[in-house]
Amino acid sequence: MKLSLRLINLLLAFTLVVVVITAQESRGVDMFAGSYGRESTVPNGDLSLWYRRPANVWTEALPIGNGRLGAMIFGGVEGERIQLNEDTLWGGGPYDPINPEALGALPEVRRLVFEGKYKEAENLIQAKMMSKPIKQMPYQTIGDLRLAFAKTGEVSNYRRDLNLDNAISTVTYESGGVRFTREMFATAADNVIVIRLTADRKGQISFAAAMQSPQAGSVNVDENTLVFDGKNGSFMDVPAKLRFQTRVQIKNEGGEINPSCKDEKPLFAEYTNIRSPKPVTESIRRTCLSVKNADSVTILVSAATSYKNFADVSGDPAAKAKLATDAASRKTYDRLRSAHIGDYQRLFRRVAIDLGPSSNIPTDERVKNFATANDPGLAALYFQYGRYLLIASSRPGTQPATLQGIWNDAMDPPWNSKYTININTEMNYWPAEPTNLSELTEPLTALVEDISKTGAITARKQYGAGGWVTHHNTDLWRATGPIDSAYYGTWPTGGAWLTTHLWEHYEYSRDVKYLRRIYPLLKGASQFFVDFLVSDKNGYLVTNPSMSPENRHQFDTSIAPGPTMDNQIIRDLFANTIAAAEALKLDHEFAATLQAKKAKLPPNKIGKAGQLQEWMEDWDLTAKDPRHRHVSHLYGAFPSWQINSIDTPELANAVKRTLDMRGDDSTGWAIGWRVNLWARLRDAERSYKILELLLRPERTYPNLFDAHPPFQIDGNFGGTNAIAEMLLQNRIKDGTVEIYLLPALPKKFANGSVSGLKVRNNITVDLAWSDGKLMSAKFRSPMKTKAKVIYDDVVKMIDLSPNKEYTW
Ligand code: FUC
Repeated sequence: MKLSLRLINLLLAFTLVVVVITAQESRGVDMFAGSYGRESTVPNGDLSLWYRRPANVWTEALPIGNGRLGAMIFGGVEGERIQLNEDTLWGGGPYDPINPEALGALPEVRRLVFEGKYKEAENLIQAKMMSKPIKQMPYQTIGDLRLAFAKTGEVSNYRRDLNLDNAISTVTYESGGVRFTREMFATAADNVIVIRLTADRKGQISFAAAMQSPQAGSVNVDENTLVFDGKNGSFMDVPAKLRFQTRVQIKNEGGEINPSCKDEKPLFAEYTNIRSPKPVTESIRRTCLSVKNADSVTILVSAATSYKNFADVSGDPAAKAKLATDAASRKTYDRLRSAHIGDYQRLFRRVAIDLGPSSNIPTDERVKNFATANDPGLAALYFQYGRYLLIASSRPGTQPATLQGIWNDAMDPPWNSKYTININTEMNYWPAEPTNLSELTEPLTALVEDISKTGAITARKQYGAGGWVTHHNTDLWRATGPIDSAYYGTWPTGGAWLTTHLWEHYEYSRDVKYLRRIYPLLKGASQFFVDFLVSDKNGYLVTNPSMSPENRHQFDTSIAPGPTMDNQIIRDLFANTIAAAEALKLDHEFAATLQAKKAKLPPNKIGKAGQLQEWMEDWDLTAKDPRHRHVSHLYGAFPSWQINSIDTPELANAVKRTLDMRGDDSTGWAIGWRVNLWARLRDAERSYKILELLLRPERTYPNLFDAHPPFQIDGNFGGTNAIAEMLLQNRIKDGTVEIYLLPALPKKFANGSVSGLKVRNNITVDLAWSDGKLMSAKFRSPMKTKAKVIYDDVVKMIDLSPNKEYTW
């Protein structure tokens, strides 16, 4: 019923758009800028990002992706730029970053740390313990597809949009009395990017297509296909070992296609990204396909690299890329389109959300107005955009979402667009379970499987320890050593944090087969700390060397023993491993060891300002940057439940004090973390106020990408999860799932509903509220389970059995 109403609405909206467009008057136009037409209308209610002019810069372009292939669409009228990514095209090749001097330096480093000579310890780590090379490999672009359209006169009624409900981006405009439409999507069903060019009169489509890339390579024409054969870039002296192929197959209906074209400017526009300004080579410049007077055209784009896994680059990119376009080209456009929509909506439509009214203006203007307008619909759009971005950048069998998801136009992007695991990669996956996209965590599990292998070598060679370890970053090649500098990289707890996501996936799914798969990973991560933890002078078991990411304490370094965050993460890791061993009836002795060690971890402490101490010593007031963006030690309050207002109210107050001291405003992901923390601490209005800081132009680009700045996607995912966290929270307490309804509902979201959110034990929850009060709550689970449901001061135990819905 809901679905068909939505369809009718869509049809009505579409008819309205056509009518309004026909009634518009024409206007003049620049090539890449300007506003085309006075009144573009909302294309699809609350679920579209839309604009009245093409993108000038990358952070205005619209992202599409199928988990493996990504594209940024600029939507130019005379020149279309489609910037492409394939998720295994990174710099370098398999490499071994272990520093053979590290293990020898460890005892001295530990001695210096325990003697309080932290700066000396940092210097020694820098000299002897850092990875070689000292940086990891970057994620890289495969280049652009460029289209140059024939000039047709003045342009009017221009609109471009990204419809989150079907994951299709559309560009449409009128010129010379003809309405042109471009539909573009990246389909996981057929493993290609599809571009469909149509016009409302026959014989109107004429354009030239070419490829350009900052990567080394050459383009050839194979009948109606442009074929780019390339090689990735080397980085930090790690030789480039990947080959790749990108194919652009052009199928015209009517008209003709020729393997030549003039040197048209829009085909070879300069790279806007100055970090990778390689000139277009002449051979590329001369290789084009041009289409004249077609009725419609379908363009299929595929790409593949020779990457098989982190140690094997012997794949055949040409065969893989050709397989995809060959198979897709045997299908009609309509079939590709409906398969794409079916595949995408299976994931996306699990959750519907309504937070109140939506403003009817272009998306970038909504961001500018958010703090002053009554537009809670923008928060709902931002929430669904985060789900869209995860579906587009992380599918089973693909690489996990990087610092930029899968969208990157550079050879050496900010922070190499890799996996920073001292907050960023974790934040990417915060919304996966609660917003009902559980299977999209599969790439993260696969990555942890990989780093448990490379990290076992690092554990042994770097620290003489068993199990496995990863520091604050990893990359396509699964490097696990300390990088960047001793100040940033001396943090052995990154892999442990990632394992909490695996455990959480088990708690949400209760999939015992999955638990068997991940148990060795949890055990290995725990084993490392069993071997690595050392006793300090007070008898606590602490990490040494380590640091509280990336904060400088009074001794002018980050290096410290047993920082609070480490203790919290290791406490969770040990608890999860013990619970997993119990569930699988395995390893009693090992579990007992972990239990004993866990009891000796330093406790959370409250310092003299009433704050939660970031370090074992009360250094918070003398730290060099009192408003530092990282709030590492608040891990205990979010995402972990170790500190919360119900069981540990004093510590929860200390967390609040710390948050006050740090301040609400920061960079993208750091704001995202603060919104989640205040929601978990049940301060709805504070949480909302910080959400407003995220949803402003300084922190949200016109295409709704999060600004770190520059673009970093973690803030999008953090923001998405924060909105879920305002509406619903859950944890396992004493073996039972506790579900908190509307725990931090801000006044601005006073009327609304959400359906399809998930809590642990595979329970799906629908909520509706009005005037800030819960109206109804529905629960269902495919398994037999109990739950404790809490709304304000009402507590109910409910019994769920398969396929029966419980209504509050
Ligand atoms: C962490 C942060 C930086 C940035 C980088 C990718 O190191 O401190 O701000 O987000 O990750």
